Amino acid sequence: MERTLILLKPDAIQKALIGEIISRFENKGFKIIGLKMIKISAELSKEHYSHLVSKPFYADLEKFITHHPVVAMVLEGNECVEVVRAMMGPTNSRKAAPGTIRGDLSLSTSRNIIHGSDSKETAENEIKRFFKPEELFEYKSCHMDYDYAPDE
Ligand code: IDP
Ligand code: MG
Repeated sequence: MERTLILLKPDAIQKALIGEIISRFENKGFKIIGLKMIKISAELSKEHYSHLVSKPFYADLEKFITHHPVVAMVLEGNECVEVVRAMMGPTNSRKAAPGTIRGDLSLSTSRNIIHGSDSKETAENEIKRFFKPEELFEYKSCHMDYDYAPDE
């Protein structure tokens, strides 16, 4: 079953939106198999945002993401990488459609509430970056009967 890494960024926590966002994923039918609050080091930020370290906004991004706690989460579910990205909306929250997490909860590009892995390959690497194997849990969820419906 496909997995993806989610980070609820410091702005989500400061705006008391953790429950709101987790509820969206639970209601959609995703299974939470890992969940913790952490502080990201500068080293981990540079690794996680390696595609952005040369950008002019990187210094601000690193300060923002390392100076405050974030909630890290692994979700499991059918095509969850793509479905979560659709639920998030695009990077610029002002361009994100109403109904998406960024579209409903932010007006910002830099403070855009949430990170979600952008491909299955990225997700595998990001999950290993943030979670030890023993921090991920297998259990039967009440959504499972629907996950494995015959039309899938
Ligand atoms: P994504 O989070 O939608 O996958 P990425 O391009 O991977 O977008 O960028 C990672 C994060 O870096 C964004 O979510 C945002 O917080 C920040 N960021 C990206 N582009 C900009 C920008 O043009 N200005 C300010 N911050 C940006
Ligand atoms: Mg990205």
